[in-house]
Amino acid sequence: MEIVTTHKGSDFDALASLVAATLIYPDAVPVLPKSVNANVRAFMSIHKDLFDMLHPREINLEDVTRLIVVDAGSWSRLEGFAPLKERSDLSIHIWDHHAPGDMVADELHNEGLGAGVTLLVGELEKRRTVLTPMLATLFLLGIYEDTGNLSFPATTPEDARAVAWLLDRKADLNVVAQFRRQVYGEEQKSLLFEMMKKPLRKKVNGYTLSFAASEIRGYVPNLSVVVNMFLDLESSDAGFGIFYDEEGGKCMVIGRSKSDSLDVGKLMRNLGGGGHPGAGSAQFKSDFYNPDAVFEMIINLIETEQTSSVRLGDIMSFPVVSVEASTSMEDLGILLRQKGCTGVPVTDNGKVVGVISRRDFKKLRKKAQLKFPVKAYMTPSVIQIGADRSPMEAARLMIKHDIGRVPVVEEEQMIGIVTRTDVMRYYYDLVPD
Ligand SMILES: [Mn+2]
Repeated sequence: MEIVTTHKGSDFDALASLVAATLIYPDAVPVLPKSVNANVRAFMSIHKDLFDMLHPREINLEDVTRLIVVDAGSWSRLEGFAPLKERSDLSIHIWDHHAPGDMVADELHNEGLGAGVTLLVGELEKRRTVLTPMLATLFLLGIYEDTGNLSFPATTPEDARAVAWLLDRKADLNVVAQFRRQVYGEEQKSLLFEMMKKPLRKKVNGYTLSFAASEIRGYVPNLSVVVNMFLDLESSDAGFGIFYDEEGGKCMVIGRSKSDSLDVGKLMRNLGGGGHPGAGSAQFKSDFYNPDAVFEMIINLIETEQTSSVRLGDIMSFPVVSVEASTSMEDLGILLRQKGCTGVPVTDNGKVVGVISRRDFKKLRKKAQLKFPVKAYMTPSVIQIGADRSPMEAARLMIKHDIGRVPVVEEEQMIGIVTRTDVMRYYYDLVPD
């Protein structure tokens, strides 16, 4: 008897991989763990009749000759198959996208793809398997879940290609949207209500912040969704929820930020947690519950600017090649040739007053005009940006004015220049922290 199974706490990628594997191994019996996530449970409650799934307990392990494992590669991730670990005559096939686990396979398909089901979809495409729209939809759900709709950094071109192939096979995006919906149930709703009763609002370093504390009992899923809603309702720059579980002796803070320059991931790392610029969390081990103290810590970190992400001052180029407004066009020509630039900012006592480029030489009619000052031919411009602004703000300015370089100023003096390349390099992480 051939069995195909997947990891406990099955998500859509696991379920999709399991179903896809039954098309590759038509004789295999699909075994779905009892523990599946809430979205998968909702999906299965509607599509149950379409899949003949067994639970691990319904399997007589002695009959198993081949174990096909999808979206997993470790014995500990499986439910109910541990006794098979000792069997030496067992054939094991693995289709996975995680780092290899402790299972030893006689046939291993493992690629670092964004979703596990992408690997199986690729195989189905190779075999020219005919898919029903329903199956295409389930496989698409799997890819979207593991890649955050193709937005997570782990997403590969193969994942995107598989999505295109599935859309061609009439995967239904309305169904996908239904089941990808964040689980927001009664528990989350009453928690949000609780938070909205007494939020604390504060302005710190130009940011508007909202805080709320709430007591929880045991594990509450999707707390980050609650904090997200809280922030939406408060329309502040950042929102923080403090959740205290007295029985569990746990206290957790979850933060969300809408501001480019307020990095909550960095803030939470300062509190011993983690996250990314838009969302982060930290957990306190002690039985200490003093929301005010946690608020104070967060406010203090923001006040002392330990949360600011990279500023233009950190990524700009300097010193800047520039000319004084009184410089002659002749000297400018020599400078441009020497430095190999096409254009430079023009300053008057350190203040940016315009830009001048090679093209402006076309405005000259007579040779004598080479003695004229740059001021007469420059494009007057006051587009500049403060050194304390974020790379995102510089990018917006460049797009708005269709320019590739913006002078960076501090106290009205030009201290550097930020170019499109500087901003791109920052976004693609080529600059160390
Ligand atoms: Mn997966």
